[in-house]
Amino acid sequence: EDVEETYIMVKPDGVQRGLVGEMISRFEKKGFKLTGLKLFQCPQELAEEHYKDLKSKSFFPKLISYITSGPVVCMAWEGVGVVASARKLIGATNPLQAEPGTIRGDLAVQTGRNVIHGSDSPDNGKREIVIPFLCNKNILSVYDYSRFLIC
Ligand code: DAT
Ligand code: MG
Repeated sequence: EDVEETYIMVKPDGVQRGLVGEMISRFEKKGFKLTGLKLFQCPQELAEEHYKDLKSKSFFPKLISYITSGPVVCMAWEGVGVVASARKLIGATNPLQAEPGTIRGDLAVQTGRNVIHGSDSPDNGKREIVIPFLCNKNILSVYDYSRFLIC
């Protein structure tokens, strides 16, 4: 298998609930390499770009307002087969269907609050990683998250 890179994002509920370390720890223990990390308040237009494949879905507006509701932790993880392996560590989209032992299976209940994102293909990994890491927009003036270091 190839060395790949995937985009992992701890969603706002995961950050607010203090689960960032727990989630990072699972990827570290598995043996993957952290190659990028950023606390980020995602602007609406970048959230829409990230989830552009879901634009036609009825839940799209709720999804965008959720993902922009607070800081997210954006990460790039590298390793052999990391894209599919990270999806296994994360578990099913609906946390009630996610197996115990997976991140969503252990830490979440609702699909709309499923604490973490992981790319579904190497191409989407490449596409998604650049969204937060190339953004230089200073949003501190828009959101009062001054205790966080953003952008
Ligand atoms: P995943 O995050 O497992 O890759 P996805 O790409 O199909 O799942 O959808 C992206 C996110 O959108 C998902 O994490 C939660 C939300 N979502 C998906 N299906 C949903 C639904 N039926 N109702 C509400 N939110 C949904
Ligand atoms: Mg997806």
